[in-house]
This record gives sequence, C-alpha cells and structure tokens, in this order.
Amino acid sequence: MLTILGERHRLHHGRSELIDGELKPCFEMPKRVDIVRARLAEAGFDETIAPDAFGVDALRRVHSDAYLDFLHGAWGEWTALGRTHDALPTIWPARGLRRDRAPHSIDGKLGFYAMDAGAPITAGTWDAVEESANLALTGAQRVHDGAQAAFALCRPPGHHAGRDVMGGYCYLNNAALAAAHWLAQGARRVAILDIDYHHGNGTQSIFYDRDDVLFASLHADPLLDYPYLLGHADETGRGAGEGFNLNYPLPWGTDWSRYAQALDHAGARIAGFGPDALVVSLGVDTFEGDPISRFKLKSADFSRIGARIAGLGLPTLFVMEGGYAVEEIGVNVVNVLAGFEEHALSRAAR
Ligand code: Q9C
Ligand code: ZN
Repeated sequence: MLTILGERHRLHHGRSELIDGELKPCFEMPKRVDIVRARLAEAGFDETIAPDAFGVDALRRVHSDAYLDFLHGAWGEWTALGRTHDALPTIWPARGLRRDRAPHSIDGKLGFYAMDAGAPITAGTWDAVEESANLALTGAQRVHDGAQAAFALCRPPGHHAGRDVMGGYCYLNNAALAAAHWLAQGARRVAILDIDYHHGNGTQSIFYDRDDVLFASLHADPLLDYPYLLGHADETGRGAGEGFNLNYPLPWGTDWSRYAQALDHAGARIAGFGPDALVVSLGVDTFEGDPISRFKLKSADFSRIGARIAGLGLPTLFVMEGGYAVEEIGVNVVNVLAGFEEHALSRAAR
C-alpha cells in the first residue's frame, strides 16, 4: 500500500499534559511514528513517498483563518513573554462565557481556541501539524489519481480538532482535510469511518450540517471516557446533515465480538450511502494494552478490521490517529493495512 511519510513530526514533542491532576509526559510522542515505520518496513510496505506541499487554501476548506493565524503565531507570542515551557491553556469557553470574541493576549487565545489542556504548543508544532495535514492531503490526491488505497502516517493526529479548536493531541483535522480535498476534486459523497478509541468530535462537528459527508464513529461511550462532551448515539446530524452522522458509543471492556457488530452496522450504512471514497481515521488505542484506553481488542483483531473495511470495496485513505501502546502500535497498524490488502486482493481474484 502506498504510504506517505514525513520527518517534521519530530519537531513537535509536547513535554506535558494534565492527567489525574498532574503534569505528566505526553503519551503522544515521536517514537510512535518510528515504531510504525519500522514495522511497515519489516512487513514489506516499501512503496513510500514524501508529502507534497498544499497551500493554506487546502487548510481553509476546514479551518477558520483566525484559528490558522493563532496556531501559526502562538509559539512566537508565548515566547515573547519570556516563557520557555510548552504553551498550555488555563481557561476554556464554558457555558455562560462568550465565544464570539477572540481575546488579543496569548493566554486568552490559548483558552479560546482549545477544548482541553491536551494539545501543548511547542516551537515546532506549526511545522509538524502543517506537514501532518500535507501527508493526508497527498494521500487523498494519490487516491483521487487512481491509487486503490493509501496510508498517511500523520502525526500529530487530527480527529479531535474542529474548525477553530484544538485538543486531545490534535491541531489540524487531517481526515477532514482529506475528505474536503476529495469533494473539491469533484467527489459527490465521501464517508469517514473513525475507529479511534475516542470519539472524533472535531470531524463530527466539521461535517455535522452536511449531507455529502457521512461520519461514522466507533468509540468509548462519552459518558465514561474522553472527550466526554460529544459522541452520543442521538447525535445524528443537523439540517441537511440530519441522518449523516452515526455514533456507536461502546462500553469499557468492549472486545472483538461486540466491536465487530458495531463495525458491520457502520459498514452497512456506509455502503448504503454510496460514497465515492472512504477516509478511515485509524486509531489503534482500542488495543487491550493501550495505557489510556479500556477496550480489549487483540493484535489479530486489527487484521479483521482491515479485511472488513476492504469488504466495502471503496477507494480508501487511512489516516493515522491515536494509539499509545507504543511498542505494539506498529504491529496493530500494519495488521489493519495488511488485513485490508489481503482481502482486497482476494476480492480482485474472485
Ligand atoms: N485519562 C487521540 O487519541 N486525554 N487523542 C485522556 C485519559 C486525552 C486522545 C486522558 C486523550 C486524547 C487522538
Ligand atoms: Zn484516541
């Protein structure tokens, strides 16, 4: 499978996130990409390319100008105050507060554009997130040009990022950018299947009013787990988008048999939608050994996921999202991709 790889992700290495009341080292780290790359090479996935540079116009299909300006300038504004640690917000626009006027000072802006303290901004964050977006856009372009499937090894991940909000390790929504790119290239309908452990709140919110993008997400029940404030089954879309958003909140301890039922249901809805192409938000934090998650998928189950996705028979772009059991992340990701390829080949042979 064609794989799009970058180097600049390494420039983003958040030092700390707020967990259990303490600032602790970020689970989302550069080594995640190193381990996936090593496993890809070991498994013979050697068709790799570097990203092309898509300009700001590709980003503006999904994100607001004010938010892009904020992300681009945040580190400079932060360090101008003599600060050297990661930039983190300390206030958020909760109920009763205005969210229509962006503050001018950096501490105000950080809160205004964040959903949590899970997305630190460092010296290299802009360069890394811009490249991560370009990986997804390059993958989308290659699939548009005829590749049956591609894998964008994005880091930082993207599915918690909304039009003008960062959080949960995410800054630019790589999967949404890929979907929007396909639409701009003439696709009539695009489906996004989000199999990260956490609900893809950013992606849902970006396409919530639209009937040309079907968003389907399997994730931990937000009553129990991050992001807590979106991802319920009754969120089905709004206006023209009614019926084009599909959430499968699942309990802690979800194993393959339970997961497979939801996956099959989502797959049937995606097939019925008749999309021209599919984006998969590929998180492997559903793994039983993941340090921040509570599902029970085994490494072999990821091959089954890949095979079922291939069963849809759609041009498919896989976009890397979460997965924090760092030593196993490579095996689990490559199992999805290999499971997809094996099934796609056997389909072609029939
Ligand atoms: N105690 C992605 O997987 N922190 N983001 C949860 C758990 C946020 C995950 C804290 C997790 C964000 C892309
Ligand atoms: Zn996740």
